[in-house]
Amino acid sequence: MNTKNFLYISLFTALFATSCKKDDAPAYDSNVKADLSVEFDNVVGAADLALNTGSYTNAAGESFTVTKLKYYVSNFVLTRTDGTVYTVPQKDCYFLVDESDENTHEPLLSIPEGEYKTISFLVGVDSLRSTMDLSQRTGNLDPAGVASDMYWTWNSGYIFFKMEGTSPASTMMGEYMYHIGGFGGMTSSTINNIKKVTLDLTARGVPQVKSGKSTNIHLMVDVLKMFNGSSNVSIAANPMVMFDPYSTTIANNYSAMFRHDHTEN
Ligand SMILES: [Cu+2]
Repeated sequence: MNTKNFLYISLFTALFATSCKKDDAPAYDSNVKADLSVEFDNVVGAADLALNTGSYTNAAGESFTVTKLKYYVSNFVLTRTDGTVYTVPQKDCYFLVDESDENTHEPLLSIPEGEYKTISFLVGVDSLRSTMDLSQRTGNLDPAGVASDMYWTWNSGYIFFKMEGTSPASTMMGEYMYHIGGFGGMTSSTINNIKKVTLDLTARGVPQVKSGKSTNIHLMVDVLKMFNGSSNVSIAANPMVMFDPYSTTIANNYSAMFRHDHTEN
């Protein structure tokens, strides 16, 4: 077709698309709260994560399995497409994603109706909450309950990220374990592994949060990035990392494991 016709058609299509969009956009009431779930879909590279049975290979060429994967996500903040920010009330905002328990994979937030362009959260537990009285650390943060496996009593600190498995490369009876924490508040150490993750939602589907419907932000969490990052982690060199300066390398790597895949509106 000639250029003129092409321009007309393009213009028409653009107008049609715009008007369609306007018609479809629901009216939002920012005084009304609605559900938004955030799905943490754990994968290893291109493969789904299969606990115990899946075998994977890291950038150091070491094969490994994953027998345990747990991490805290907390302090969710969402930015609307108009730039205004909503901070989810902190006390409702601590979640422990446990690969072995499907009920933990989709934390549910209650946020004002609207469209949101970014989501951010901490991987871990903020220092303020970590040092609060036990009465303020219930539910997912209860060291005698859900958090019993994610807590160091000797420094009143949470383990933010825990990954364990087997690998022939390990010199530690064929096993590896990474227990990463550190909120920067200990007197004997200033290790701070609290990581803030911010994800753009515009490229893969802006969530349209509206009461009466459920909206889901589907994130892919690639645990292979824990090994393969700005500094590659070798199981042979570091089969066990806990409260140790090297933990910062692992935390830096895993802070890059989250990406927005799609949104179910
Ligand atoms: Cu999905």
